[in-house]
Amino acid sequence: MNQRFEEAKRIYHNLGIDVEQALIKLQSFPVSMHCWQGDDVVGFDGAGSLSGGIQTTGNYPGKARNYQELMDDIDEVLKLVPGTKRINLHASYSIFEDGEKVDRNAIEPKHFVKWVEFAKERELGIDFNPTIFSHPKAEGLTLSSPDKDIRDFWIQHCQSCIRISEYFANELGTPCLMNIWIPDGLKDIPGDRLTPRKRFMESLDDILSINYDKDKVFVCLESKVFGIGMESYTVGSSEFTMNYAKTRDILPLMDNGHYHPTEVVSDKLSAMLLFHDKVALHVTRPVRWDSDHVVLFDDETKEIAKEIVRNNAMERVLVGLDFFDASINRIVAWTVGMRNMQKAMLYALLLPYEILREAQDQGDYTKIMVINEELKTYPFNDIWDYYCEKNQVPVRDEWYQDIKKYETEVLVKRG
Ligand code: RNT
Ligand code: ZN
Repeated sequence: MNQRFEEAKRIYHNLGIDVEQALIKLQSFPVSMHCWQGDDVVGFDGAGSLSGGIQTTGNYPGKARNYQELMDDIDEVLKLVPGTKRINLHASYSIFEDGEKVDRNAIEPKHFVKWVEFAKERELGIDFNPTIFSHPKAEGLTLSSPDKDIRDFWIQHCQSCIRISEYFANELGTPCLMNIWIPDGLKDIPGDRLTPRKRFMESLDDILSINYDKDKVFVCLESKVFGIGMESYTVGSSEFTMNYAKTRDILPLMDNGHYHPTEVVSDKLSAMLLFHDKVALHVTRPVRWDSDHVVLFDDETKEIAKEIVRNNAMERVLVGLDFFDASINRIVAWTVGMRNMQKAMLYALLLPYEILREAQDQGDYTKIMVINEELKTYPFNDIWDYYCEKNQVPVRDEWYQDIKKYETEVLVKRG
């Protein structure tokens, strides 16, 4: 392995790429792992079925049914993925003791103590999300609802979530990214597009009016283009969220499943970085629609990673994953997505940006194409394998055996 690594290093060095430096940079780049891949976005707070225009399909055996199982499953993934990891929780993953049950507007840090213990033991940061779906009060509009009681309920929920996020940050010594996404929208052509957006704006202003430490809680707002049953109108559209985030000094969040099929987040990132100190991402894989397939080592994932690296934005772009596939082994889904995000970052760290930039400025587009194409078959895998080994995680597909074993010993027994 070392010999292959040394040889690969030499080949990259010929292009002026410092491989060791790339590995150091990758090592500390955090990727936030979404807890909701483990149980098909169900959560622990009694939600019946998934609502909000998002959908899991499939019925692969072994989904986590409670927090112990979910934590066990997360552990299984963590030991198979190299690099720095965080976990991303939804408010619906609150843990209640002894039959206690509080509604979402009244959740408190104490309902997340077990998650903090989990994170501390594994030296993970936690990111957080209000859960504004799969709830009786989310059957229609939520933060943009014409019903003040409903709006207030979700405002309180989001404020509770800010407090919980601050608790995470304090306990773990790393800021918590708190992402607000609402499913609000309409199936058919609206009678009024403006008023729900205005109410959403006012609700958000209310949420943000509480006191919290902005250095500890990074509130962000996720846009969307449509959802199932909300095909014609989305309250929190791209323009809404971008303008809101900019004027209120919070972060925008771009989910690469939330744009029209020929739009790409990789192209948007540089524009956003010119105007925002930090930008959050949900990396996913939309297949024909916002289908939330597992992240692959595909062109767009690589292109997103390239934009993060070449714009010197590894500390400004906060990457989280967002997919949920219930048709395959869920732990494999997680592992593949997490490893691929790390892999894409490594790939991006091994490209000769100075040469590409110079070629572009000189109008030498031929050279750009040649470099981009040739780099695709450079001995990247030897560096990736070395990185995995160094991180003491399985090399190549060795990890699949671990999960198959876990499947037989644990998952299939869940019934
Ligand atoms: C939905 C959004 C949102 C959710 C998660 C569960 O389209 O992408 O981020 O997927 O919050
Ligand atoms: Zn998302």
